[in-house]
Amino acid sequence: MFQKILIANRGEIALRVIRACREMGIASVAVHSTADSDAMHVRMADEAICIGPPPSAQSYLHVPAIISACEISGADAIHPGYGFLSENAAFVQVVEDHGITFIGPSSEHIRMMGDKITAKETMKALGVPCVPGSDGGVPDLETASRVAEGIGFPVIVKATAGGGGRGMKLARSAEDLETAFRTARSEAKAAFGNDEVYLEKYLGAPRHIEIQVFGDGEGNAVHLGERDCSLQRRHQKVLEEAPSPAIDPEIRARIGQTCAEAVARIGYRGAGTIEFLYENGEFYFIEMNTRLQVEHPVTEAIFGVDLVREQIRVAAKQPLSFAQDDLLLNGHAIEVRINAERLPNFTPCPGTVATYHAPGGLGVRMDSALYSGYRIPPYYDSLIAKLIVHGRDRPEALARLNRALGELIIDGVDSSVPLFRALLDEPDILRGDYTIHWLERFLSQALES
Ligand code: MV4
Repeated sequence: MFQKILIANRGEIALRVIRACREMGIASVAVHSTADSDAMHVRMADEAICIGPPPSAQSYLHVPAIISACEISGADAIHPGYGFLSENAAFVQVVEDHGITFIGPSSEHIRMMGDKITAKETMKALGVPCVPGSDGGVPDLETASRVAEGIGFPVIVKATAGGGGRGMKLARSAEDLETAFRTARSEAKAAFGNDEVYLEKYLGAPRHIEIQVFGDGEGNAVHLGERDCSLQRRHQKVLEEAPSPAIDPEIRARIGQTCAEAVARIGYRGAGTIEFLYENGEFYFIEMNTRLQVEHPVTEAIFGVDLVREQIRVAAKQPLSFAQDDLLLNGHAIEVRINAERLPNFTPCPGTVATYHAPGGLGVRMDSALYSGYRIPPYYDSLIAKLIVHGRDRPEALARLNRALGELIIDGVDSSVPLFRALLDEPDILRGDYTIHWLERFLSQALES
C-alpha cells in the first residue's frame, strides 16, 4: 500500500480524498495556489506545498509543479480528484514515467474514452447499446447528408474531442445540416484543435442516466447501479439521485451487467461512469468518464461503499473489497450542488463567508471545504458544497433534503440554495417526472413570472 498520496486538487474533493487516506493510514499531501493558502484542504492534509499563482494553468494544471511537489514530499501516488488533470492522458504518462502511481485508469483507457468516436466504437463492439448514427467520423457534408437521410432528422453533430455538451450542433431538418456541420467543425477546430465530427440521431426528451462501474485492472469489474442526472442547466448538473425514479431492478441489473462486462473485457482499472440517454425504455450510450465523479456520494450512500478507498486499493494492485453479489442497493439518495452563484442568472458570487453552519443528523452528509470566515477565491469553479441525503425511500430522502436545507447557514455570499427549496415545491420533482429539458424550462418560466 502507498505511504503517501499527493492530491492534485482543491476544495471539497481534496478533503474527500484526504479523509479516505486518513482512514487507510496513508499520509496526505495537499498542493495549492497562492489564492488557496487559507483553504481547508491545506489545513487538513498532513503536508501542503504551494505550486504556483492563482490561475489554474499555472498551479492545479501545471504538470511540472505537481511532479516537483511529489518528489519534494516523497509521495508515491497522485489522486487527481475530478476536473483539472483527472482525464489528461499525457499527464498520466508523465506521472508514470517518474515512477509515481496515478490513482485512476491507464493512460490508454483515458485516451480511448477521451476520443468520443473511439469510445463509441469500443462500446458498440462490447455490446453496449449506442445512439444510432454515423460509423465513425463524418469527413464531409455529402457523407453527413447521406447518414442523416439514413437515420432521419433531427440529427446532432458532435465533436469527437468534445463531450459534456461542448462542440454539439443540432440539425432539425435537411436545411439546417450544412450550417450545423460547418459550425460544429470550425468550433471543434478552434476549441480542441481537432475538427473531426460524428453524427447521431437526436433524442428529443431523454433522461440522463449514468452507470457507475469499477474495475480492478485484472479483468474483473462490478457495477453500482445508476444515477439520474437529468436535472442540468447549461450542461451543469444541479441535482442528482440514485436510484433513478425511471429504472426498476430488472432494468438496472441488465444494463449494469452489460456495462460491468464491457469494462471487465477491456481490463479497466478504477472508477468509471458510462453515460446514457434513456428514452422510451431504451438506453443509448453517449460517453464514458474515466474519473471519480462529483456525484459519486449518492452511489456511496445507497451501496454503503467508499469509492475513493476502492480507487486507492486497486491502484495499489489490491483486489476490490466487494463482489457484485455483495452490492445490495439500500434506500434512496439525493445530492444537490451548492454553488456560490446569484440567482436568477447563476452569476458567480465569490466573497467572504461570514457564517457557515452545516446541517447534520441521520442520513445527512455535507461535503464542503467551507468554514466561517473563508474567502471564496474568484479563480475556480463555483461549487462550494454538496449536500447528500439518504433515506429508506425517495419520499424520506426528499423530506430529509428539505429538513437539511432548513438547517444550513451560508451567510455572506449568495448561493443556489433557494433553487433547491423551489424544486422541492414542484409536483414533477416530487413525482420524479423530469427529463434533461425540465430544469431549463422551469427556469425560463420562473423568470417570466
Ligand atoms: C445528445 C442529446 C440528444 N440526442 N445526443 C449533452 C451533453 C453530452 N454529454 C451529450 N448531450 C446530449 N447529447 C443525442 N443523440 C442531448 C444532449 C443533451 C443533454 C444530455 C444530458 C444532459 C443534459 C443535456 C442537455 C442538453 C442536451
